[in-house]
Amino acid sequence: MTHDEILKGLFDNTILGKAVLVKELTQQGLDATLEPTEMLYKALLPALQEVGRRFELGDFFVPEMLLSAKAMQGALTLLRPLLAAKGDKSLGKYVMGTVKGDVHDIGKNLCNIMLEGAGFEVIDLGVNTSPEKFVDAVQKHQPDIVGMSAFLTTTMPMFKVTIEALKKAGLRDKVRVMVGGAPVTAQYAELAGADAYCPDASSTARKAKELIGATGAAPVGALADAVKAVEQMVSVAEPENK
Ligand code: B12
Repeated sequence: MTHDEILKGLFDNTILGKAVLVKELTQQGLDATLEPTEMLYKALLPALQEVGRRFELGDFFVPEMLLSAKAMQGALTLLRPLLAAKGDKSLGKYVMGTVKGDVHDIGKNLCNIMLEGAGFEVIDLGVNTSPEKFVDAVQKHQPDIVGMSAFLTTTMPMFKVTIEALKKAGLRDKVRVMVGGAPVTAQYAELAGADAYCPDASSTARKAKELIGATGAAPVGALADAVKAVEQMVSVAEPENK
């Protein structure tokens, strides 16, 4: 199989939610020395965008979205170790979670991979994370940054609610707050009281370093490739039909 055939197979079969095939193709891609970032940004993410488009048109329903997400997650289990350089996680602590009422976690997980690759220790609170759980985690782990992910217009208000809970607990001044997710904008982030918004995983890692004053070191290895790939693929990874 050529690289293009593998990428096309990954795209088509992620849309169809064929998890076993997608994992096999991902392994074939790796065996054929396809870059993990190429598989991610040229096939897997565009496939999810297409699934979202079909859902919006009424051609796909929740079960189809779920199958595609599962297929993508299977591929990510193979790609993750290659995307996140396993090094010293000493740059700072990052508590990350998807907000209450929201179960979308692929975007959050990609951010986690990039943050780990950039040198952060990531404490992942998972999905459907209540403000109380964020507050407890900040108290317990004393992170430098808290990240909140939301993929629904109906759950985005949880940013503000969670930030208010941090204020009430006297913790807001002790952490930087970053927010993101498909429907989120920089303007919305500001209104919610966050310190920063990022549209994708590579800029999240860059911004996180900036927020803690660690702007000097450039990403290396797989992470640098990932950053480059994201920049090249912006037009594919972010179509208007989110
Ligand atoms: C897969 C999927 C699902 C899966 C999620 C599985 C999973 N484990 O995540 C399932 C099937 C469960 C699902 C359910 C629903 N979904 Co859905 N889903 C999607 C889909 C197709 C892909 C989402 C995704 O993972 N994208 C890939 C990632 C990588 O996206 P990304 O935005 O590029 O991510 C980057 C940034 O957002 C940023 N980022 C993300 N998090 C963070 C956090 C921080 C701190 C920072 C700085 C940055 C950051 O970095 C990421 C990486 O580069 C989208 C369509 C779309 N176009 O997004 C719909 C979509 C998000 N879903 C939608 C809807 C409506 C639903 C349901 C309400 C459907 C229903 N009727 O039940 C439910 C809600 C369930 C719930 N309570 O959460 C709508 C949301 C509309 C809206 N604006 O509110 C969308 C947009 C589909 C559509 N076009 O209508 N969904």
